[in-house]
Amino acid sequence: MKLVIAIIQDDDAANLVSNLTEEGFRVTKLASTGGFLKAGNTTLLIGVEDEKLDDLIKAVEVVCRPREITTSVPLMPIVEDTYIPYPYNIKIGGATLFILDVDRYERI
Ligand code: 2BA
Repeated sequence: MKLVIAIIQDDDAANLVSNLTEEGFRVTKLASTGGFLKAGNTTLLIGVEDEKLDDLIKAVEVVCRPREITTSVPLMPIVEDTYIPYPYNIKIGGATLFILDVDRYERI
């Protein structure tokens, strides 16, 4: 069994959770915040049997799309009096997945 930790954009969360649930996956949805943008995103915890892992990844690919946004978050540390906000574009990934082996899974 694997535990998939999926960090996705808030805009994709409702669709992905409902698709996964319909497909029989069990999902826990957490509100999270990206360290760089300091903006909300969504983290899903999904316990999945090894043979269903590829189906899960496909389901994420169908819903989660990369998006480009404009931000003024500084790329370098701010030194007092020297920071001038400068808008630039970054591409936020459709999803960031961490896939971990599960030693033991119990539902009580
Ligand atoms: P954030 O940390 O808010 O990052 C949002 C987007 O900002 C990133 O998209 C990336 O395009 C950019 N970015 C992040 N750190 C940067 C840096 N030091 N310099 C320049 N640009 C930077 P993604 O890479 O698709 O990440 C989306 C969200 O996924 C992240 O939100 C974070 O919450 C999570 N994430 C991504 N990689 C992670 C990792 N290795 N560990 C933990 N969380 C991660």
